Amino acid sequence: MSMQHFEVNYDGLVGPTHNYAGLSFGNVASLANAKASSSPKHAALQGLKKMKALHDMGMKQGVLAPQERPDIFALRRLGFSGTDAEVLYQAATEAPAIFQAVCSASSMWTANAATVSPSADTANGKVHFTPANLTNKFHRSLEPNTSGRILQAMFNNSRYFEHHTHLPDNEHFGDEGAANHTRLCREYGHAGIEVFVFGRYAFDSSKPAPQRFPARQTLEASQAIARLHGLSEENTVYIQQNPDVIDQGVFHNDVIAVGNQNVLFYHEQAFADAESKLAEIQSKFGEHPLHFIKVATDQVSIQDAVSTYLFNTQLITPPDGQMTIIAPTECQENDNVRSYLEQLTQSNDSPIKRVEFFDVKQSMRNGGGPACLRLRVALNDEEIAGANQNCLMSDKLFKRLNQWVEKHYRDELAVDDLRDPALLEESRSALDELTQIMKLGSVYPFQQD
Ligand code: SUG
Repeated sequence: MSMQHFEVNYDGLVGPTHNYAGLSFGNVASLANAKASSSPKHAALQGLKKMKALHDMGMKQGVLAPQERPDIFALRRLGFSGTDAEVLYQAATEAPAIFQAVCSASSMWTANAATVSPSADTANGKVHFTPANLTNKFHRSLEPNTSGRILQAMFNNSRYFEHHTHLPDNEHFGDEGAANHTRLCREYGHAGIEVFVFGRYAFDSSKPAPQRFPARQTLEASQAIARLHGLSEENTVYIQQNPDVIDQGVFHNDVIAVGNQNVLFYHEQAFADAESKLAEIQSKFGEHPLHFIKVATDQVSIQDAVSTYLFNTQLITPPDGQMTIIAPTECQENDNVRSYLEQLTQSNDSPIKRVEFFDVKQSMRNGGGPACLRLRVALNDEEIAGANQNCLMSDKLFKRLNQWVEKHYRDELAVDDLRDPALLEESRSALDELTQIMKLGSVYPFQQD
């Protein structure tokens, strides 16, 4: 029997402390919604609904567990001491900004969990994973160790999977994972072109860079990932993100471009040196047709792209082969973007045939759209069989996780509620139960004492 290949989307399950703390300078939505009250329960249910809908469309869908927050271990490392409740109290009182950072549920945006290279692209024929170090934001820099442990528990078979340590924790190697990485291919099982988009050159300050907002990803980080994963020169392309759009709130490439199979959907201002870089992709891709869908500024402005997340959409290929765009409802509510999408999906020569809208507003308010919420892992059927089956969406798992959310999550959470020691206990008992549901073992620091 011939091998089948799939793209599996592993969506982040929103954690019990989901809140709006305004932690991400350069991310317009995060700053605009700072201190608004949130609903962890709705956020988690919205995410589960999207996962279930893709599963029902015939896609392979996975679930990635959230992290333990508040991160008491980070607070202890920073000198707070005593019982867990004392650590919480001291930090919340004496260092509220640090305290809010260690409470963030930001691991929900699993596009930033890691960079993944499928076996068809790598020198040793294994699927490679490198957790992102996320050094640019303190609250996100707390994620890589646990992300690595969770990924190892999900892809726990050295015959198929190879796991690397995250890059050195330093701005020179700032790495934001799959948010700045896309893969173009004929079919998921064919060797593809891995496109790495970076914001700046770490070791050459004479090169262009954004002036106002940070560039979170460096060229040198992207190159290190390609080396670790055993990618070849012929199947790798590095493109600098246009520094001007970073300065307008495009903090990751996945806010301005998305690829799937032989389609790259992007805004004309997305890349520096776009023409020669797209030509390089084309020549490395070979003879097979490749669609570059360029959206012009007079069709959709950068501001509309940032506020609607038109490019933070998922481009997926369901089993009927009709490429579909999974968009946030913000795209439907903006007249201009909605009509652009209608025109795109109705045009005869567009490879994108359908659009489906999803309400992920709880996540959008922190600058996380449908594409931020998922980590793509292209796998063949043997690799799927070798992965943890309890992390794959099914009717049963959907029901179980909905019950789990209903049981453990709060309806509403204000920033001041984060210091409640009961929230720490609720969060830990929720995660303890989750590791049993998803058979992850003891991946959390509180389980290792
Ligand atoms: O890293 N927001 C996340 C959003 C990540 C979106 N991911 C991708 N584009 N792939 C970030 O900026 C905000 C948290 C707060 O403000 O409370 C935050 O971390």
